[in-house]
Amino acid sequence: MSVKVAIFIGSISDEALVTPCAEVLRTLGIPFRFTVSSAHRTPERTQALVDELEAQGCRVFICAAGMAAHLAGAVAARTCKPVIGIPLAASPLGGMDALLATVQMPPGFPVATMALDKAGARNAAWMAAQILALNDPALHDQIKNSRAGLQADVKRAGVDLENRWGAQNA
Ligand code: RP5
Repeated sequence: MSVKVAIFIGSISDEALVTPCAEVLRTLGIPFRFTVSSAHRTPERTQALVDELEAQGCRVFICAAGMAAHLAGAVAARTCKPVIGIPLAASPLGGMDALLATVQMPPGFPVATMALDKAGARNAAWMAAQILALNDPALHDQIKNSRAGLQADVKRAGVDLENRWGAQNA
């Protein structure tokens, strides 16, 4: 099946933080390509990858980077497909540098910016899935079913907590 989602990381040192994104996409059965390209160190590679993936039918780009995180913006400059950014905490500034660099795009070139690190990585995959589900009823149902599972987990945890705290909780 052709690649529907691309995940770019700015450095191989980002892999562990972004792996949850790939895992969610894999669970949902969405074909993706997970690769490394840097907006600063390999700008030509980044542009060529965007062009190549777009030509192959890729519909959503997910970009994760730390420090002066220009990757999502650089990809957004190259494609009109939705770009989702994941800022990473990779410097002594704790990710505030990457967050601001990713979210503060000039009008006309948006990057849908997620939370930092692994939580943002997971939601990037869910957001990409929701975008693809606009034209895919089966995927839409799959997302709904996954949410039902998460909701059941919360309810179970609530019952368990109440049972463990018993009367003191009344
Ligand atoms: C960013 O700089 C990368 O996305 C990474 O988070 C950070 C550090 O990169 P390395 O020096 O570890 O390759 O461009």
